[in-house]
Amino acid sequence: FLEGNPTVGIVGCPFSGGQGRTGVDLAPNKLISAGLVDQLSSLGWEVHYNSQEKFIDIPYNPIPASSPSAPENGTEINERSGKKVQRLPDEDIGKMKKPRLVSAVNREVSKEVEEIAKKGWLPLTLGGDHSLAMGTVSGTKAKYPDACLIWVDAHADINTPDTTDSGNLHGCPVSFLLGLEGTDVAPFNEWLKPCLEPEEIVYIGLRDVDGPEKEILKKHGIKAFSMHHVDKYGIGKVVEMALDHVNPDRSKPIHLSYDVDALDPMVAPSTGTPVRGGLTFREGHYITEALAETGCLVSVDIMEVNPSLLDPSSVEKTVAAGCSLARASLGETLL
Ligand code: B3U
Ligand code: MN
Ligand code: MN
Repeated sequence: FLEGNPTVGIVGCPFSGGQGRTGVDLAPNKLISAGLVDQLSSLGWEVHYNSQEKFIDIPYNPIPASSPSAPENGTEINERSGKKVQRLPDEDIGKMKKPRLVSAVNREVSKEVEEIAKKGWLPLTLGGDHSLAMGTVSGTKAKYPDACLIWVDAHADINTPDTTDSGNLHGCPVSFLLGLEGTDVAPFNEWLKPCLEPEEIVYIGLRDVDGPEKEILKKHGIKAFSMHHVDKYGIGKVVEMALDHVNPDRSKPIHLSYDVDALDPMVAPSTGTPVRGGLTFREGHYITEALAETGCLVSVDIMEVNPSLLDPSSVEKTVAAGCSLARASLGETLL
């Protein structure tokens, strides 16, 4: 599906507004500093890197306006960009936290991913938190309307604005992409149109799914392979079954959205919501290798690396895992 010489457009998204912990916004720079650009070049890809630091200047208050520590609304100099940023209040809408910020950032990400995909390149988006998949998947779908989605995660990220307990939008991107009941809300509905059918997505790695999310998965017949299935069938069979479900003839483009918390915390400890009993290093990489092997991968997200959590050796492990997942997705281990 890609055109010309294999080319990857890296979209670095320093964004943490879809959840409550800072630091996940440091991941793109860390992954790049770890040598990702050279690593992908040596696999024979032409690499373009575009850091989306401009998100930092999106004019919404990153601290909830209701918090006592929130700065006054008004103009301030952003520490990272050095630019003047107007801080507008971003009060909760219903249970959703930072809805305006999450929406505005994803709108930019969606445009960026669409543009890269329309050049015939493969967008590789480095999160940032997983709310960014609203942007990445909608951007991919704008170029490839029949693309299927493989979501690798400990979590289903399919809460709706009504079912979410935490209010964190990184737990909700899939419901917006599907256009589930309760997602036709401002400010998201100003740009994000439902672009995914329930039979176009498959999950691998689930082990921490909320009650209402289980109901949603059942109601819409969404295919999910949990860690229980990985144990039962082995990862080889699980990936085969996952592909048979969303891409039976291996003829459709594939978007891979990879949350590193799918990996076991021993493999990827520095992530915001680690859950025990995850994918081994090999299982996690097998998925990316098998998808690379199909020749159908057109877009990849590596999300939820948080370099500010735990000790330096945990951070190094997690960043190294993020880089090697990206390399394996781009064919490193194919012989
Ligand atoms: N389902 C919970 C927890 C969660 C989702 N995604 C992550 N955590 N990383 C929620 O907040 O919606
Ligand atoms: Mn996730
Ligand atoms: Mn997760």
